[in-house]
Amino acid sequence: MLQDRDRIFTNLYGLQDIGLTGARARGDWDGTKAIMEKGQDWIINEMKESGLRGRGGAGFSTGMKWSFMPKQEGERPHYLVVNADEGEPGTCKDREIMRHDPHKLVEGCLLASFAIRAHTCYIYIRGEFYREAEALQSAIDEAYAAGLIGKNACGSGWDFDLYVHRGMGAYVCGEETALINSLEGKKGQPRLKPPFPAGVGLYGCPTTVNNVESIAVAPTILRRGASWFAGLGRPKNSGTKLFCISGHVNTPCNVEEEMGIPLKELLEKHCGGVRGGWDNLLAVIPGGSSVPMMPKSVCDTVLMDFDSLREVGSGLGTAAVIVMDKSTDVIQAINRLAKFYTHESCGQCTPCREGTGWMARVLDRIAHGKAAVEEIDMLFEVSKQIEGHTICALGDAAAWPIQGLIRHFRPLIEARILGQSAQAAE
Ligand code: L3W
Ligand code: SF4
Repeated sequence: MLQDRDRIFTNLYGLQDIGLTGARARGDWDGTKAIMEKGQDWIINEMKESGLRGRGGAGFSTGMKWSFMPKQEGERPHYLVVNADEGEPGTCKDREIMRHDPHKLVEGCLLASFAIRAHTCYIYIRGEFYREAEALQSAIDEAYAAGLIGKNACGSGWDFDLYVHRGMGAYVCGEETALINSLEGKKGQPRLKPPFPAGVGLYGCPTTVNNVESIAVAPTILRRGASWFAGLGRPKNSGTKLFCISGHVNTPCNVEEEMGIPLKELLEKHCGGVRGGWDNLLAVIPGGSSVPMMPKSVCDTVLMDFDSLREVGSGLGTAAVIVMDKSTDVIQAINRLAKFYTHESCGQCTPCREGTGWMARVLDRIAHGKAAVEEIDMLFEVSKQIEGHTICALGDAAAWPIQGLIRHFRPLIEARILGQSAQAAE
């Protein structure tokens, strides 16, 4: 359980001043120049030692990612791009950082850019986040006016410019290479990897793309030290994490907690528990709509971190916890997600373009009891043909929720097709 003294986001709910004065009172921009004076290698090493894993969904080591950037500034400029295109269903944590604690992100942009030897950073923000873009721009303006960014940022001798770029509402632009294409003014379609952005990124230059939360926690890690962060959570799953909890709990919320907190404790401590009590729980999607759901039997004991959730066949993803009680038509819920992925497919690879629509149509017939029982296996097989056979992770993201549904709720699906009641299926 996270102690107040270890909390990073102390203004998550916007109860205090979000401007520079309030941010400074909370410790932001304290000793930034001194951190930069320790040098790029020290910063990257400290981030590696902290064990911070990317908070956007994939959980890749942040320090490692920064270390992939060339060690010298060559002919090609380096760029930092912050992924603020928060579009994963159920996810609303980066929104709160930008709304209520924007200076944490602005300071993080300076330190991360310095570490990877970038003089320019772009924050690519979801188009619908209008108020958040305003709050961010206002924090950037304050930071420029105070000499914290711009020429000779914080008196460090490093010149640094920061821009906010607003997206236009495509979910797939949250994928890092689609985001880069969109930033370049091209169609927001993912690129094949490799090459990874660290080699060939924005305008063909070395680029690091990080999630908002990953960048916003960096200054606190560098101030308090890698061992402090690594001492929180569990081995290889260190630190604190923002969880976004929605659905059938008594009080849905965003909350910062220690990695590895038991799911049951997370829901009971912060959300007033499951509506109707723990025994009324049906299933939970623990990491945004792209990871498989878990039935109650798994939820009883699972810990909320990357490796624990992977071990039970799901994932931490963005840590958007979607809770479904026994009143949920779980087939319809996944059917709704299948339609979402069909709509958001960019269409450039055949398994995703054709397969997402195909899966959604079959699932829709199943949800309405108009399919054959044999189609359940066929649906599973098709989802396996999509998984791992596409350019970006959207194909996997469309396949996994359906696989989770079939794996855990097959009797319910069969009962729906055969026209039996849900009770008969249990
Ligand atoms: C250099 C190598 N760089 C990996 C970098 C790579 C990327 C990061 C992770 O998908 C997941 C997806 C969604 N040399 C490298 C290397 N990198 N190997 O490390 O890469 P990867 O491919 O594992 O993940 P990804 O393509 O970034 C992200 C899932 O997150 N997701 C999130 C969705 C939505 C949001 C949102 O709304 N905020 O994030 C939820 O589950 O499905 O599986 O930077 O370049 N050898
Ligand atoms: Fe586009 Fe889907 Fe292929 Fe991703 S998997 S590149 S969204 S068609």
